[in-house]
Formats: sequence, structure tokens, C-alpha cells
Amino acid sequence: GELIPELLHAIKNDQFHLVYQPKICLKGEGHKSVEALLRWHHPFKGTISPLVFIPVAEEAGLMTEITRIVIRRVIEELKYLKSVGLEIKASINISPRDFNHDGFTSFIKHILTDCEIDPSLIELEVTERSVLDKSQRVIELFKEFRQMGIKISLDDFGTGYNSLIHLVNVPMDFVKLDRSFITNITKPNYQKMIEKLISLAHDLNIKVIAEGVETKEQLNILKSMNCDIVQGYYLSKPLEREDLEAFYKNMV
Ligand code: G
Ligand code: G
Ligand code: NA
Ligand code: MN
Repeated sequence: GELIPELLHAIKNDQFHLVYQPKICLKGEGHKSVEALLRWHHPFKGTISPLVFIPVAEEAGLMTEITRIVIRRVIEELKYLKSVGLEIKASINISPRDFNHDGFTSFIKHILTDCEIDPSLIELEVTERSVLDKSQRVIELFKEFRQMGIKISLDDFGTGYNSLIHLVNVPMDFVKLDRSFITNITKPNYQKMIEKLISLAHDLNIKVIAEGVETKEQLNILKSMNCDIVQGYYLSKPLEREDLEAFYKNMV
């Protein structure tokens, strides 16, 4: 469709922009982390959501280039934050198509070396759905990333097919409980399920991130269930890079 030439133009003319949503650690370990979220500032259509343009970019074979732009920018941002005394971790959403490229791991390796960024500051978020079809290949890739020190996070957990098997079989550091779980967390049956999932993840040495936390009540329930990390509008919206520095400096 017409979006494809416009996407090519956007790549050439740097119309992409990242915002960063803080993730708050409930365990007092003091580490600061954010999720990088992509925005396209179209010259006359305004801001276009990744929900709209990522499927188009994937179909057009443009996703690899866009992911590289995102990774480069996140790493530059971490480098800048480090220079002002803030050591912050960042997660990057990875599209399933990115895995089809053999050059993907070496690209990440090179850029981390060039920028002198500790790989453990980078987390790759992969949706549960994208793990489904190519399980074996993805598992090998995740092992390789983890050997490099990069963290793996299984996004939107609970929405896919065979979720529990993924928790057991896929090598990962974090699991992100889908927003729909958190929305329903005040219901007794959801509460029982979420509490057991958190406990299972911990038994498997996986940390739990709750996404889409929108109320104090949800936050308190998650705290009582020993959830590790929370993210959502109640804690902070996605922030412009300039506001990130202020957010963390004011938090102390
Ligand atoms: O931030 P927002 O709610 O608009 O994000 C919509 C969707 O786009 C989410 O599923 C999110 O994971 C995805 N997304 C945001 N940024 C990126 C990105 O840089 N790469 C990929 N592949 N997906 C992204
Ligand atoms: O698919 P993924 O989990 O990456 O999607 C993340 C998206 O969720 C982001 O685009 C972000 O804008 C959105 N988001 C973040 N916090 C909240 C929240 O508390 N409520 C809702 N409804 N959306 C949120
Ligand atoms: Na995500
Ligand atoms: Mn998610």
C-alpha cells in the first residue's frame, strides 16, 4: 500500500522517535530500567502507532532496518545517560522477522562493543506469539544472547497458545504478565492464577514484570504477591528522553 514508500522515506529522513516507559523494581535492588517504544512522526499524518506501521514494515521487509535504528538509538541514549551518572537498563521490542537474519546477533555484538555498553543493560522483549512457530531456532538464539550477557524477556505472557510450556522451555530472564491479567487482578480467580504464576516463575528462576498497572489497588496486590517489577500508567507514562533524566533524578 501507500505506507511502504512513506516508510522508506521515513527511514531515510529520520522520522522515527523513541519514548521510554520506566519499569519500577519492587525489590529494592535499586536498578533502573525502561522500555523503549517507537513512534513515527509523519510530516502530515501526525504520530503513527507501531501497531499500524510495524505490520506494514514487516510485510515490506523493512523491519530489520527499523530495528537497527531502534537499537542504535537506545544504545546511544544509554551511553548519554551513563555520562550524566545514570546507569539505566533498557528493553527493546524485537519483531519475529528480526530472527530470520543471520546478521542480527553480530550486529548487536558489534554495536555493544563500539559503544562500550555492558550487554547486561540490554533486554530484548519478544512476544510469546513470535516464539510459537520457530521454537527450536528461537531457543538457540536466546541462549546465544544470554551467553553475551543480554537479557531476554517474554512479552505479553498468557495471551498465546501453550503459555505454560514456553515458561518451562524458553530460556528467559523475565516474563511480562500481559496487561489483561493485571486489568482483572481484583477478581479472586485471577488473583489465585497470577499468584501461582509468579510463584512458578520464581521457582524457574525467572523474574516477573507486571505491565499495564493503572491503579494503586493493582500495585498493592502485585506487591503482596511478590511481583518483582511493575510498569504502567499508574507509575509513569512513556517519557520523552529529556524527561527521563528528571524522572530518575527526582526519584532518589
Ligand atoms: O507504545 P504502544 O502502545 O503504541 O505500542 C504498541 C505496540 O507496538 C506494542 O505491542 C509494542 O510492543 C510495539 N512496539 C513499540 N515499539 C516497538 C519497536 O521498537 N519494535 C517493535 N517490533 N515493536 C514495538
Ligand atoms: O505489546 P507491549 O507490551 O510491548 O505494549 C506496550 C504498550 O502498552 C506501550 O505502547 C504502552 O504505550 C502501552 N502501555 C503502557 N502502560 C500502559 C498502561 O498502564 N495501560 C495501558 N492501557 N497501556 C499501557
Ligand atoms: Na513490550
Ligand atoms: Mn507487553
